[in-house]
Amino acid sequence: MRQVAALILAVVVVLWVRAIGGPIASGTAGAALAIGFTLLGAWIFGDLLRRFRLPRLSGYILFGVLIGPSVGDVITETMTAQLHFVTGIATTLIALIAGLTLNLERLSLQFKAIARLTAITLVVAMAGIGAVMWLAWPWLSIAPGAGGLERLAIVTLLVVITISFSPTMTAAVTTETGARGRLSETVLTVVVLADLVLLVLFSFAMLFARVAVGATTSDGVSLLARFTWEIGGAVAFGVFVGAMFALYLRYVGREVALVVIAVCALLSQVGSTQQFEPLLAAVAAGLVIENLSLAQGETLKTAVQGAALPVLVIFFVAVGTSLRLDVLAESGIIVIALSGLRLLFIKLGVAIGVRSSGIDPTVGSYIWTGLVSQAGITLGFAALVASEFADWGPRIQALLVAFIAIHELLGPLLFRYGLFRSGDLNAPPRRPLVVVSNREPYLHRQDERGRIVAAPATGGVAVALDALMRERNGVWVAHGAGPADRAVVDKSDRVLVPPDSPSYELRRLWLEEPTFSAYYNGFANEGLWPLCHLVDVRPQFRTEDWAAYRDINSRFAKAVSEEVGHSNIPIFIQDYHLALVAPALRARMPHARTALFWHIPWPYPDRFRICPWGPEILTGLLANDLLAFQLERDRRNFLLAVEEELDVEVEHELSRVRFGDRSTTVVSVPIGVDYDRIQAIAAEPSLAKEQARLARLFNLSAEIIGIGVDRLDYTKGIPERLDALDALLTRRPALRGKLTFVQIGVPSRSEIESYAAIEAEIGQRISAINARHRVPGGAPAVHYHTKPLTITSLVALYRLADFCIVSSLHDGMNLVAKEFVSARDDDDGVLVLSRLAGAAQELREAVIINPYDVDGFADALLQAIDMPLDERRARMRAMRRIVAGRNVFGWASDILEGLESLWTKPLHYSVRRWEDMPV
Ligand code: GDG
Repeated sequence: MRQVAALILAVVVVLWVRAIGGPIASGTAGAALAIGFTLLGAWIFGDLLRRFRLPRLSGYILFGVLIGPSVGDVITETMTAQLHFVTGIATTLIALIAGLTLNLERLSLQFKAIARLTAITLVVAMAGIGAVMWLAWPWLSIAPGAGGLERLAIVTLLVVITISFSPTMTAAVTTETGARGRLSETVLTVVVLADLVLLVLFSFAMLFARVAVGATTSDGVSLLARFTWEIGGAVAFGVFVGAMFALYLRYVGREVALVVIAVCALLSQVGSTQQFEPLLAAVAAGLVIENLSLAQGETLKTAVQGAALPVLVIFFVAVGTSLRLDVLAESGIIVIALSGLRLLFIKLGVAIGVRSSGIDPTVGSYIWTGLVSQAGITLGFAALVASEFADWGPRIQALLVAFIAIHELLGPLLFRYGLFRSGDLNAPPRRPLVVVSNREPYLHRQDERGRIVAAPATGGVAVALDALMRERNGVWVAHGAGPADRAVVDKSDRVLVPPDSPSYELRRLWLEEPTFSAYYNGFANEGLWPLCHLVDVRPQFRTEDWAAYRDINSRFAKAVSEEVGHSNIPIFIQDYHLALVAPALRARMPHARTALFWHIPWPYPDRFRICPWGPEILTGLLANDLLAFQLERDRRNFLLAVEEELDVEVEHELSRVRFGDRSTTVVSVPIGVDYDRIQAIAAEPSLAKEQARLARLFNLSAEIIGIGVDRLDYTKGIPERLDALDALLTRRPALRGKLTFVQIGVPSRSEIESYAAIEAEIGQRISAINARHRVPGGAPAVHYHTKPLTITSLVALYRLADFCIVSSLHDGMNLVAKEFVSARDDDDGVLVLSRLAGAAQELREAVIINPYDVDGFADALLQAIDMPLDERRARMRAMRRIVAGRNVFGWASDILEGLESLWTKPLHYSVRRWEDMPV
């Protein structure tokens, strides 16, 4: 409504200005009015069409058709001319974007296949349409009397012009719709390659025609020189401008949006004055920028966002104003028949080409939709023919003008349909994210009354990924471990979760014994877990465990490929259980997009060398597009390991490992917690009740409460913390009976000997401490609770505590530390944190301890207990800022956006966001 009001206002102002100032013929005022009016009107038309699920850009074109011949000149005398002033820049801008889209490195694997497809499509389409034209010659009424060589020359010219494509329209459609993926990339490459070939063929066809009609006396050498100047000069000029722009981005990088426009203006102006092909020059410039200055993606992204949208809108309107529907009406049936035949032969050529080049048929079957549009190049060819061959040239031009009208209207619609069907458009994606993890987010079991209930997995990551999946409606592939899991799945082993508001699918995998144990307990938890944690537990590597690990990883990959199909949905793999999913997946789907997050530390090379299948694990991980670790240290250790074990090339500046014909980006992205959710739970009025309940349950009568929350794992340093508590109570006996330490220790992996041993050891130590420091009538020194708590109880407990101990001997991150901080919106409580936990890198305001130094640890506990309120507050506030600033959604989106940007370049993000931009 506001837009309509703005448009009416604009029209009134324009009419008023005209009334008082006379006709606005040209010049700045005229151009400004034309452009302003066009932007508003086109936007409204685009919006209108979008409501009917039609492309916005068709709305822009239709608006152009409307204002062109009929109402345009009410606004300014030469509306069309004003708009065309902008389209020169628009065409080069779009060509520049096309160049920026073509990442040679990413295309290198497919380049041969696409070139083959292009060649076959051209041959089939040209031969087909050529034969038809030859046979239907008398009805074409171009030069009915022409025979022999002359007829052959005219037909050759006509064929080249008729088949030519429009890189401008193709790039504009992908840009305007924000499409990205294999179809848009393949079509753009085909169109650019095909037009390069057609440019060459056209020049030869012109030469041939001149000779055939006896219209030239100039020698072949000078024609060839002109041709080389046009093509070679354009490319050289584009490369030069591109290199300059890349340098500018790298070393200056200011006001980039303006510079983008300036570069485009330069390319189009110099192009036309020097007789270069501006389009070719702009594509070359884009290619150079894309492939020379990768690191400046962000800057470019913002720049194109700022510069391109209005230019594109005006471009489409100008296209509309130049549509010659009147000519189309005159030549009618012949043009429509020829257009149908062109489409038929292109489709046939593409079908043969796809089959013989090995391009994925799901993408291949829509390539033809992107080869319908025609615009500038076709028109340019026709105009050249008309100006040189006065006898029949104008008739070719008239025919082609009508032809282009059809294809300008039809092309964007068809291509958008193809992009939609192939999954290149974001809306509405069916499965926008696939998460793969060993553990499932919900386990089904029967309650006491025999009803099936779903229990959510505990643990920060499962909860956070669940929240992410609720938003993205994807599919989560995991091991079905709940006792009633089979009872609720459909015949494809899927169940909709979460039970309260079903929004994504959980695909369950049934993993049978003894293979499951060999994979999970054996290779993952007895092998990789102790390998990656610097603790005195010897990693166990058994051949049969390795075989099971490989087998189960490839079963995960199979399930993932069944879920993903041929789409290019990103796949987010979790952790060390699934290091070999990516290679197995890639064998099935070479174009899969995968990121893996390694939640635990990565050891230094000497330790990693212990693993007998180290190179296989490394190779497996390098089959991912993106590999993310918690800390910089882990990332560095990984790079050292691959450099040592494999024949790789590490590009440190880009954080990329090249291995064989692929490359993997390796980053560190520390995980966070769901800060807002914990805040919300902390703010619930019922929390006080829960705290009272816990105080009763745990018999918490002591003045000072400490807590520890862990899976019972030997890496968490629980015996060491008990030793420190023991030392504390020995050193300051006055604390006996006044201090209780609550240890939540949920048993995990109990089938493994080292875990059973640590459980037993902890139980014994707690009994010993409680006996040693018992005070008659006083609170026990340690309260031990081994049952899992709900998240609400956990938050209540965090807020009950005066201090929280995290004393890991080695830990990837440790979420408990961050959860404790998130829960303390009272800014109170002291975090005692091991320097060997990843979290210590961020939470520097914690009281940092070394769990191996019992006395130092006890000192730190004293410091925590005696810490003045002011200091507690200051430290907690500082830590809360850090935890709030990097929550788990930031972590996930950093990884997923990282993955996306590897695929398409950040440029496309910005383009996609235009859809949501208010005018
Ligand atoms: C690995 C890495 C990295 C514990 N008891 C209960 C409960 N928990 C939740 C905690 C926390 C999670 O379990 C434990 O997370 P950690 O980070 O401490 O450790 P790991 O399980 O070893 O996880 C680790 C992590 O992956 C993430 O990348 O930080 O370094 O080893 O969220 O709250 N949750 C509930 N009841 C309990 O009784 N609800």
